[in-house]
Amino acid sequence: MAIIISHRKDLDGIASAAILKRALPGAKVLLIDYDDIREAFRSLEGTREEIYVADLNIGAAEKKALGSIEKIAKNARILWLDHHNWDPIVRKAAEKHMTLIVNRDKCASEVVFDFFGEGDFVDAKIARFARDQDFYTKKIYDANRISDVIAARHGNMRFLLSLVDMLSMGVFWKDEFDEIRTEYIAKKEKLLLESVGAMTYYENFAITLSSPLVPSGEIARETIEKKKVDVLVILDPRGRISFRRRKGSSIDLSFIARGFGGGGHPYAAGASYGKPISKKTLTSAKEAIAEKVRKRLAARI
Ligand SMILES: [Mn+2]
Repeated sequence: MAIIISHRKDLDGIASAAILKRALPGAKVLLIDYDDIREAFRSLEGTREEIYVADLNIGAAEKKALGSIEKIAKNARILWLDHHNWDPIVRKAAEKHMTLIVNRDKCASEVVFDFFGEGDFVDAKIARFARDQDFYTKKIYDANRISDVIAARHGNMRFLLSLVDMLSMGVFWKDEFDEIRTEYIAKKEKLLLESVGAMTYYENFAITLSSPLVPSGEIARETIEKKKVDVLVILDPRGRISFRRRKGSSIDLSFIARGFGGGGHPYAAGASYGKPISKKTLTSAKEAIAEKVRKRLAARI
């Protein structure tokens, strides 16, 4: 039984797992976030199953997972398909233990599709949906509404795994999702207003606290273009940091995120603050993060 590991946060991760599941129907699926990478690979030490990883990269904060990966690679093959901006040194170390394919012009689902999906129209549709969301085109209504239910149920692992199964069977919506989505949209609008209200503006960037229920892209749309900031930093209560930038900006957000031990894409990146952020600790967190962002912005080429 193969093991599929993919990113749990958005449609690209879920869709990557679905395409892999179509190719490997008996596989076990693990949906994880960056904070889980070390533990996930530690728990797989000693396995003899083939491991397929998608839509995740090993950043500075996850480097310690390389020790477990080295151990796993003694008994098992690892195929890692991704589209993030890998640090060259980490990448070289990882490549000793796995087959690693990274294509930054595609979403992860498309990279997986290139490997497993040829000639399969369901796989092609899954990959197309993921691209529409991951590159913020958001023109496909059915893809938009799946992203809404992923956000609505982001903490519910059983639900996310059932979405992987659903997509892998070529099903793209269920009637019962309508209610989940309606409820979610109302809640999201309210939370979106709150996070816009919690925004602090600095020279050319802004920082706010938000709920994981609100996609970072939506807060960005409400603030970046309207208030003319170049970079938006979105914190969430668990201590995740998301970076978004103004359209057409050349600032490499993955460079800024690396200053926090994170990584990602030039246009969207993430890192961890290392501890939860509450309304009480928000002011000090904002100050500490602003200082670092300022330095990174000044240091970039
Ligand atoms: Mn992705």
